[in-house]
Amino acid sequence: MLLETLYGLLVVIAAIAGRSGAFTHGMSLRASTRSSPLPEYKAVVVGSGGVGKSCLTIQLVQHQFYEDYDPTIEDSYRHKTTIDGEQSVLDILDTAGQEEYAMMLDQYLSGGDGFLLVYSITSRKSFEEIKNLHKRIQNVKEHKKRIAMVLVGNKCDLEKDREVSESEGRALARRWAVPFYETSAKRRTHVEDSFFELAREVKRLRLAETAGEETNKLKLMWRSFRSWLSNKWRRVRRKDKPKRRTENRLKSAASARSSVRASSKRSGGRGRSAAGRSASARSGR
Ligand SMILES: Nc1nc2c(ncn2[C@@H]2O[C@H](COP(=O)(O)OP(=O)(O)O)[C@@H](O)[C@H]2O)c(=O)[nH]1
Ligand SMILES: [Mg+2]
Repeated sequence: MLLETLYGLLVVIAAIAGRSGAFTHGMSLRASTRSSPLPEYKAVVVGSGGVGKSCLTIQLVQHQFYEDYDPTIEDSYRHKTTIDGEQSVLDILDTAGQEEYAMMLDQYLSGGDGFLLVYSITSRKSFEEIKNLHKRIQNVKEHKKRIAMVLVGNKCDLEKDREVSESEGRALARRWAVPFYETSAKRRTHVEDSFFELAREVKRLRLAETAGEETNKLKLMWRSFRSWLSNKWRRVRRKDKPKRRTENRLKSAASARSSVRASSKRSGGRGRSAAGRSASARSGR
């Protein structure tokens, strides 16, 4: 019985220790990226044609800027980099011409861990379009409470052609509760910041999910431990009951015996005094 209780307690302690370990950096990432020794983030770059998706991606990966990049090229890049002092792999999908390939876009979106939502500050139309893409991502991700996204207003070097103010972009990002950057693929302004922040968002989400899973596991273990304990307790009480019943019976029998003895003592005392009285009467005293 004692050993079993100790075992149960050990199980709960182990679960708690496991939970706190899950919050440590390396462990959670190892858990989420079992196939690769490095943490990996699948980023999908979306936005209307011509906003600078390819230029942003190529600027990040190759430190180059193209004046005329083929708008139909769709490519993916594995970019090994250091984010917050940690070696990581950014797996970037630069989408293109998806208006015609609706089904394919949904497939790409469903495979992504995080999304860089790009519009151009020189195109109001692209700003409106990004709202539709945001809806689409939410649909594909089945309206999950949190989706890793970063809103990006590109071409901020073209101030003279600006159609979307910075405050509009910031307000939209606030509404969606996502980070926001104005970037320039041409000048490499905030390019790394946007992609790295997206990786951080994915990481934060993974950690939150792992923590949620661990808490659920812990809750489950605690519940089963509690029911196991109460069952044990019930069994112990049930075993105890007959013993207590005999004890009670013995006690009541003993008290009955002592009360009989007491009453006989009382009556005996009275008898003796009466006999004494009659004896003294006989002796003439
Ligand atoms: N001035 C300026 N032009 C840019 C910038 N980013 C992209 N472009 C230009 O915009 C055009 C479309 O860029 P691209 O990356 O192909 O757009 P995508 O269709 O979204 O992939 C190209 O001519 C780029 O040179 C930027 O930050 N500043
Ligand atoms: Mg492109």
